[in-house]
Amino acid sequence: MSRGAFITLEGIEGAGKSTVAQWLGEWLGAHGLIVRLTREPGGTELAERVRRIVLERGREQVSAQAETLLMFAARAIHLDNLIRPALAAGEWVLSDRFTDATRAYQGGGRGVDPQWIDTLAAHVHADLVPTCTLLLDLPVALGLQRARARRGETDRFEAETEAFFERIRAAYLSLARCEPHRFRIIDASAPVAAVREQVAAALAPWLESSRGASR
Ligand code: Z5A
Repeated sequence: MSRGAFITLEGIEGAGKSTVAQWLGEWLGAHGLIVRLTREPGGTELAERVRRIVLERGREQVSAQAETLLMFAARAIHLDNLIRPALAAGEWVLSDRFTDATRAYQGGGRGVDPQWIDTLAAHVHADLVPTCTLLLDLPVALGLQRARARRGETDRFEAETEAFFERIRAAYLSLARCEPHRFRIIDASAPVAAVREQVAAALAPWLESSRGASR
């Protein structure tokens, strides 16, 4: 059985994560890997229901603390029902966002205590850290321009200010600096083909070791 890997995609809104995830799933599949494409918040039926609750612009106030707990509630469901079983079966799990999004959005963006986020992460998935995190980095103005060109109704995050997304970008870059062995920073302002090349190069070592394990 080939060894699975847990790849996460991160970045601000409009960075191109969904675009990369779609292509990457096919590219890894063409290399003979079984790939599970998923996202956060969400990924399973129940976690997708939590996603709707956390993204909708309802009348009640949702504090940054409540938002953080909802993210981890969805994550715990996602881990139990999809991520851990898929990894145990030797699959590659490709997740559009994971705990670094909580660190960047709720921590960096909303000012939630980073130690509290780390404590929650330790309780929910002390056993599991992504194999590799691809941080799609680009200027906030470009990300928002791309997202707005495509947008329908705005959710609670999309309605935020440019300053909010600047804090998130800075938080992501700081996380990447703290864990350079796990993060790969991708220049997401480049054209799609160039982004794909960077992603393929970043994942080449893990692809090779997964192949080695199945030989
Ligand atoms: N959130 C949180 O706060 N805390 C958490 O712990 C988690 C999440 C897990 C989820 O919404 C929200 O939840 C998210 C953070 C928060 N909110 N925000 N902002 P989501 O998953 O629906 O939103 P998103 O992650 O920001 O997705 P997005 O806006 O769809 O961005 P994307 O997936 O990175 O981009 P895309 O859809 O691939 O591309 C956007 C457009 O740009 C599209 O028209 C593409 O065709 C185009 N594109 C993509 N790449 C390129 C290149 N290279 N060149 C030119 N054009 C491109």
